Amino acid sequence: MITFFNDSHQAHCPAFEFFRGERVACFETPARAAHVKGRLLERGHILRTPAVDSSPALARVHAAPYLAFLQHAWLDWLDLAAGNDQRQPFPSVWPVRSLRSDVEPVNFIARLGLYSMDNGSPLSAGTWQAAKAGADTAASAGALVAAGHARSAFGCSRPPGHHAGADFMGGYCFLNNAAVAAQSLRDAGAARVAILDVDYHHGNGTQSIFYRRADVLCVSLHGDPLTEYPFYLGHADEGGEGEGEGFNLNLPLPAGCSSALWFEALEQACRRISLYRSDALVVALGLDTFAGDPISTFSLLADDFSRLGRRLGAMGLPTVFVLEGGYAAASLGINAVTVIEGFEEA
Ligand code: SP5
Ligand code: ZN
Repeated sequence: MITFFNDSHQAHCPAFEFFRGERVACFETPARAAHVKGRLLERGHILRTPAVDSSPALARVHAAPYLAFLQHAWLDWLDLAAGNDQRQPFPSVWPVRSLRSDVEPVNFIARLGLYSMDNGSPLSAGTWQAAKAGADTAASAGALVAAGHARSAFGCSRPPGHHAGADFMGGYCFLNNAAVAAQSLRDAGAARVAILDVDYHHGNGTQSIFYRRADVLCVSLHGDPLTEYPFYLGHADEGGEGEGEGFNLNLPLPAGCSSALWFEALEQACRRISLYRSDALVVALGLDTFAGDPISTFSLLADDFSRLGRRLGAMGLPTVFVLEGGYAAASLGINAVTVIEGFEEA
């Protein structure tokens, strides 16, 4: 499968994140994408440098003030205090219920809180450059498939994107790559696009971006938010609003659930997508459903990833894959490429 890959993903390389109040090594690392690249090359897939600028799609799925904040965040952080180039910014205050989020403060940490859903998405010097390059891989894959030059393409995006909403970052995500791919397909003429999110975590950002739209169907299977991140969205009763009513489907699954149950939910997801008669499919390909994932509790194995790929291939739709989570870095390349090759086999 033609894959869009940009080595500048490496520019996003924070030194640590927090877990239970302690600094721990980041789960979301440059090594993840390096393993995917290595496996793709090993298996003879074609890697291309993205040549499509995601800016038009980004402007449609993200709010302009958020994009401006993210683009300048590192320099603003450096301006705040001498020595900040050796420190990482984290939000410490958020505009929760009863506080105002319609006035952007001047204070940098206050702005960071306004534009963040958690303190789990550390910024580093090259975060904007990497996230933008990642969005370009999604836009390039979308453009290739939209033009009919290939039935499928893979945007090997890093950092991931599905927790990022129109105006906030979160869950290691800054720019919503799946939304960029879907919007690119729409802008190139696809009337209806379905997004299937198979990451372990609910794609809250993607859902919220398209929640009031009928032209992009969002379907997600994920760990039940009652116990799993992102906790505050992803329940089964979230069906869309206004024109988007009926165009969002969440299939939460109990933590620790079997692969058999996961594939039953996948069948439901595929049935909904078939009914929608979309012109194209975007797969938010998180691989943290893997049995060996260090932060998740599902138990998919290599054969399951092959079966997933074959089931997606059997949908018969023009398809864009974008990479989301998956933190067993050494297995990530094998697992991602297993899905891709299952798809091609079908
Ligand atoms: C894109 C994506 O998969 N983002 C996931 C964000 C998860 N953020 C919360 C991480 C909490 C880590 N908890 C470790 C539990 C170890 N038992
Ligand atoms: Zn995830």
